Amino acid sequence: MNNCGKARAHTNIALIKYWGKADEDLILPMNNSLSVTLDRFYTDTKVTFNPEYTKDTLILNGEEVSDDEANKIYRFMDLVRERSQTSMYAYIESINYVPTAAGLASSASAYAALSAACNEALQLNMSKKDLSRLARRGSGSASRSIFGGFAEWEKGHDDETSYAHAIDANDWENELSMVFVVINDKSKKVSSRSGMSHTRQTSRFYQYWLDHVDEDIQSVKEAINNKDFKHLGEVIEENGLRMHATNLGAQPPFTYLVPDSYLVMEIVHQCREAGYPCYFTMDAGPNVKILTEKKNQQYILNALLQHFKEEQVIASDITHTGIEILE
Ligand code: 2P0
Repeated sequence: MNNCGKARAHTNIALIKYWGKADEDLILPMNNSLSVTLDRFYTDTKVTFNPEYTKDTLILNGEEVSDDEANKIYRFMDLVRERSQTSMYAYIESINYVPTAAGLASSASAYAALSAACNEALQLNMSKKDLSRLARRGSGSASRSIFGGFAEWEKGHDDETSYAHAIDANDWENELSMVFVVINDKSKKVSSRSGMSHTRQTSRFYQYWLDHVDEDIQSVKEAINNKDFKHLGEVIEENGLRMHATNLGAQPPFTYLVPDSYLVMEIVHQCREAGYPCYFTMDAGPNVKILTEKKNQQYILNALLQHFKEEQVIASDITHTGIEILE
C-alpha cells in the first residue's frame, strides 16, 4: 500500500439550481438540483498520504498554494482523516483543465476529484453514493460531479441522506452540447457561498423559489424521459432566471448579471425565432451557458461570434464519464 491515489472529475453545470443551504456546516441544500457533466472541463488530482508529513500541502497547476488560500481544502482533509481514522497528512497535486478564460468555478470538479483520489489512496472502498456525500462536504455542487451525464442531488435531511445519483437519459446526452459565453466582469464578485446565504436569509422571493423547484425537477425528468428538448429548455431557462430573481429580492438586492449577459439572452431568443432551439442558464457570475442540440450548435456559435470574440465562446460536449481513477 503506497497511500497514493489519482483521479479525474469533470465540472458540471446545474440546469435546476442549488441555491441556499439548510445546514451550512454539513452543506445540506434547501432544494434538490439537477446538472449535466461537461466533457471539456475537468480536474486531475493526485494525493499522497505519508506518516512523515507534518502538514498538508497543495500544489495547484504546478504552484504551491499558501496555507491561507488552501485552508478550505485542508479542513476537508481533516474530514477525510476523521472518516478514515488516519492521522497522516497529504501532498496534493491538482491540475485544472479549465481554459483560464472560461471563468468557471472549479470547486465541483476539484472536490469530486479530491474525494476519489483520497478514496483510492487510503483504500476506503467508498461507493459512489458515499463519494458524493464526501465531495458535498467540500462544495455542494461537487456531489453531482461524481457522475457523468445528467445527475440529481437529492437534498436529503442529514449527512447520510444528502447525495447525488445519475439519471439515465438513454444516451440523449450524445445529441446535446453546451456553449459557454465568457463575459468580462468588472464588478465586485459575490461568491456563490455568500450570495446564496444572503438570499436564503433575506430574499422576499425565496419562498416562491422553494415552492416551485420540485415541479421544475419533475418537469426536467419528464423531458429527459421523452427526449423533449423544447420542454427541457423552457423549464431550465425559467428555473435559472428564477434563481437570479431571488437575488433581486434580497435585502439589499444584488445581481450577478451584466449588460452582456442580457445580450446573450437576446441572441438565444433570436436563434430560437430563426428555428434553432437553444436555452440559456447562468450561475453565480455573468457568464451565460447555452444548452443546445449538437445539430444546431454551429448556427448558434456563428450568431454569438457576430458579437463576441472567438476566445469568449467555448463549446463542450456532455460526458457520460463520472469520476475516473488514473494510473
Ligand atoms: C449550482 N451554484 O447548482 C449553483 C447554481 C451556483 C449557482 O452550486 O457553498 O460552489 O461550496 O456549496 O457548490 C455554486 O455553489 O457552493 C453552485 P458551496 P458551490 O451549481
